[in-house]
Amino acid sequence: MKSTHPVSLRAFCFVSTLALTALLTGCNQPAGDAGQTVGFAQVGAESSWRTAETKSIQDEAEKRGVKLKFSDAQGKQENQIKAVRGFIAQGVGAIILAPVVETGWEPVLREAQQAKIPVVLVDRGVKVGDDSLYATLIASDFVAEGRMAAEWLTKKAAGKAQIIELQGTPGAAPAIDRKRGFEEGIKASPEMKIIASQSGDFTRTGGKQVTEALLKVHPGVTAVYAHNDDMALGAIQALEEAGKKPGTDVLVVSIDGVKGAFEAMVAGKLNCTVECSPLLGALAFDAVEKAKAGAKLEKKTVVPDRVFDQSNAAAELPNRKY
Ligand code: GYE
Repeated sequence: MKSTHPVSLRAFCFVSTLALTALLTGCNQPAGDAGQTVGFAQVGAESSWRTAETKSIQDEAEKRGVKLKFSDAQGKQENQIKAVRGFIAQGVGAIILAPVVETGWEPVLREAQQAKIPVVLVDRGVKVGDDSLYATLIASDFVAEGRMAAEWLTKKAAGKAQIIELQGTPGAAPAIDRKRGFEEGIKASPEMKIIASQSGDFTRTGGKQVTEALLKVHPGVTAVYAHNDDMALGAIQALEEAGKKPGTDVLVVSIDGVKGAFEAMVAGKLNCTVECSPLLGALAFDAVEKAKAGAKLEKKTVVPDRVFDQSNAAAELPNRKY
């Protein structure tokens, strides 16, 4: 059939039909939509720190208009590996991974690399032979945190303490490094002694149960060092139930700087917390954008931490964001 429209009008119709189709199909690029998506493979929700980190990443995705696929691995590496494989299969544009433990990541990271999907590590590091397997790591210096906790405690205890150590999840970077840093920090003081050290899995219940059990064997404890605030809060409960006064009879120090820790310091039950910021959303998405644009990133961005104790907790409490 012969068109009655003049050429310019026909061209206009053609172009606007194209534009409309593109609009309706999301630009009509097969991988386009998924490519704009970011997959976030999270450890779980074991601590208040962790839920604050999840929120920071989700809020930042929303702020930037990025579609986020979220996976909670419930503390299991195999679930995280499955989630990462799922993201690769869906053709996401990038993956943010908070690896539960340090080892065992090479195969799946290689699969992501082969699919040309950059992986940004947040908060915990991995041990891999080839560091081109991830774009960058954004995290605190956990060894330094452990050392700061040790230095604070050594000073407060005048170089003499019988310490119970509550470790984080076995094999997790912050558990390994916070232990090492603390041991380094007390090394020069022969009377600072770790009399027992066990994992409470970074949870409040874990911290409470382990402290309860250890108190029976070591009633002479004078200090508790917990790898995170949640375990310290659990230990405080256990100490109180055993008739001890946490914060006075038994000094309690931990790491993270969550609101609950500040409240416990104000109440005189926790002595010190070393901050470890979970507010990594903005840094993570900056890294995602750069990696997707093919820019070369620093292998590690260290997030700075501060030490808080009962002398400055009350003044700081209203400023806490997590
Ligand atoms: O300290 C702890 C959490 O990986 C730094 O994990 C993080 C740690 C944090 O469960 O509370």
